[in-house]
Amino acid sequence: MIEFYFASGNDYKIAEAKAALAQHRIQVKKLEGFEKLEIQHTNLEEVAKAALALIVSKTQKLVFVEDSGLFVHELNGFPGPYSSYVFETLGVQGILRLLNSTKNRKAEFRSSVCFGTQGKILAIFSSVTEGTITIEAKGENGFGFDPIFVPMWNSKTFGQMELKEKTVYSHRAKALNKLALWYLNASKTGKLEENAIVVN
Ligand code: ITT
Repeated sequence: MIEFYFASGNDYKIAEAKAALAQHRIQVKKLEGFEKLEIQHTNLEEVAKAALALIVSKTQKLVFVEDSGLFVHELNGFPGPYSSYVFETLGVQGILRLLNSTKNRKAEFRSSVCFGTQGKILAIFSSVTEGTITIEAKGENGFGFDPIFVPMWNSKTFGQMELKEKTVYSHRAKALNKLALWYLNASKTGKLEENAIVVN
């Protein structure tokens, strides 16, 4: 069985990654004992790359990081790359308050996954899930902004979905599916290092 190590301190993200990659017969384990660097940048791919660069230089394992955020259209993409901080400070109620008097409730979750091993970044994939922000928080499942985000063509928030159902729609699962398909193909055809970036 192929094993990928996920460098994340967020157990919900790890559970989602396990569910998404299990479909490709890839097992996900939490990478222990690392310090995740979070640079400030408006582009999630750059944030993920910088974080992985520090980690791949210290491991022989197949490892990835994932950076994500909620981009609210009416707020010009806020909180975007600052989602984690804004969740801790303003919370879901803060976002609802900011949208109090607006009709445009469109938003999207974005995810960037950066993958590598042994001092090399091998690949990076990004995905988006579009949706809307609810008027009030609904559902107890998931984490972060899940209770206020309804993915397009749905009536339930992520917070009202079981993990398996969220995995069908989630930005993270989509980016990880791309990673799995690339990895399975590239390892078969000997092209894993085709676009490698050496970081040490
Ligand atoms: P690691 O960096 O340790 O992996 P983190 O939670 O800090 O964990 P991010 O830096 O990528 O991860 O922060 C993304 C934030 O965006 C996260 O804390 C949530 O507030 C929000 N977010 C991202 N994906 C989400 C999702 O699927 N559901 C709800 N909120 C999400």
